[in-house]
Formats: sequence, structure tokens, C-alpha cells
Amino acid sequence: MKKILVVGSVGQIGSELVMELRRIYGGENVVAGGRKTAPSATLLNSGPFEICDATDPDAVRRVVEKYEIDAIINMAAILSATGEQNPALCWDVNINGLYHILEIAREYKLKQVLVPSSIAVFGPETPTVNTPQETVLKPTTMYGVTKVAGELLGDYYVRRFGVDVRGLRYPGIISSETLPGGGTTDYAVAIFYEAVKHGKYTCFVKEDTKLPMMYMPDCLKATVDLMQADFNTLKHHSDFNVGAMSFTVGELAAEIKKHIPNFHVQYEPDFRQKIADSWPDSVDDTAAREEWGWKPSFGLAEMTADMIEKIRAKVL
Ligand code: VAH
Repeated sequence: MKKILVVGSVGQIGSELVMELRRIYGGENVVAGGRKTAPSATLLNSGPFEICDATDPDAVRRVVEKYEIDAIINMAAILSATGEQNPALCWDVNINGLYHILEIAREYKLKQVLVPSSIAVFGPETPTVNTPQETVLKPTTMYGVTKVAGELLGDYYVRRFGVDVRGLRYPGIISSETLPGGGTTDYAVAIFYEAVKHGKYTCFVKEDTKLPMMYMPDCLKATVDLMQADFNTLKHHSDFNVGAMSFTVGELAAEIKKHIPNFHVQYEPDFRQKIADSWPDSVDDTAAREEWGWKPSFGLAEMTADMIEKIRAKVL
């Protein structure tokens, strides 16, 4: 891959993935594509930025032709909580957007498309502990429906058109650079900001809510490692389970308290509790480990210490 376009580059993962790819491939070789949301100065000053909405295929084509793009990473998505408030928008961005990008990859014979999936593909019928790679996929959210459909569409383009499509089922992603927007796992980021700034947090899910989570450095590592894997070693394509750690909100709060002793959490579950309850506690990522060498580096303690240090530096 020489020229990469990241669509959805101003979001939580996209904004840091662009910087990591620019470090690896060179700033000029990674085009950040975004909608109206203003990109950060860091993004703007380190390489090309183009207004490019996944639901506007002509805009994507213009960027692909202008920069002779040979790989697209599609980080454009409406996440689970927002998707439940606006299912039509969620379908349009997550599926119509993906369809346009896969068609462009086919038409321009791009080298690779990377399409994130999510643990949101799982539902209440799925085994919740060490969720298998192959299992029941009956999600209860529109976001989850779009991620199952996205996995199936991606694998169809691999088989039918020979497009190199790859994807991973991200767990909740925790990071200190760009706030997530509209996800059910957003509590796992907000709790850090509230602990550092105010010493207290009102959480929208219950204390014993346990979900698979991953720190951003591991998210970037998983994404780049999958991008760089030899296609011929892959048995799976658009749907790799990837795990790193799992913890309850109570366990996270207790770890934060080791750094901020007076930190206090109160729990006021809202509609997002039902979404969180439909997702697994942990996933089996043997396929990712065997097919492309996945191995996480951050656990709860290391992540908490690093997050608190980074957020203190930002807000205090
Ligand atoms: C969400 N952060 O909460 C996303 C993610 C596993 C959840 O896909 O919707």
C-alpha cells in the first residue's frame, strides 16, 4: 500500500489511526477524509485532509483519483447509542457508506479495504464468556445489524470480486485524544475525564456491567497488524474477534481510585444498559492470534495509569 485514505478520520479511532499511519507510511501518503467536523490542527498540519463523506460516492471517487489512493480504511460510523436514536441515519452511513466504498474498491482495483466491525454483532443469544469467533449473530441494535451486514458484505466482495477486505470486531475503545461520540462504551472514557476534573462520575450503566475493552495503542496495533498481514494467511476476512481485557465499571472505578482516592461513582442506568447487557463479557480471539499474530499489550492497571497521566496533562 502506498496511498491510504482514511474515511471518518476525525472520530475517536480515525483521528489517532491517521497519525499512526502517517508515522509508518509518511504524512503525504495518508489522506484524512472527513465530513464537516473540523479536524484538529495536528491532523491538518501533518498531511492532506479532504472533505469526503462515505455516503457521497462521488466525493470519495474524487479523492481516490486526486491522490491515486490504493487502500481505504473506512472508520465512518454511527455508533450504537446514536444509532438507536436515529436508525435510518445509522443504516445510511454504516451500510450505504460501506457499499459505496466497496464498489469504489472494486472499480478502481484498490489493494485493500479495512472495515471495522464490533462486538455489537453479538446479541442476547450469543455465549457471553469467551464468545467464539463463529457463533450466533443476532444483535438487538441497528448498529449491530449494520455491523453483521457489513461483515457479510465485506466477505462477499472478497469471494465474488477478489477485493482484499479486512475487518476486526473492536471492543470498547478507551483513549485520551479524541472523545468517542454516541457509543454505549463511552462511559469507559468519560469516567476518566470526570475523575480527573471533578472527582466524581454518574455512570449510565450499572456497576456490575462487564464488557470487553481495549486501550487505543492496542487498537492501533491490531488495526495496523491486520492491514499488514499476508492475505494468503487469512482464513477470516471482515470479522476477526480481537480481545485485550474485560472489566466491570466497579473494577474500573476501583483502579482509578488507586490514583484518585476520593473518586466516587454513582450509577443511573439509562437506555444504554439494555444495549450493554446484549453484548459479551469477553471474546475468544484465537483466530486473530493464529492468523496474523494478534497480541495485546495493555491491561486495566497499565491503561488506567497512562490515561490518568495523559488526561491530567490535558485538562489540569
Ligand atoms: C459503541 N464504541 O459503543 C462502540 C463500540 C463495542 C462498542 O462499537 O457503540
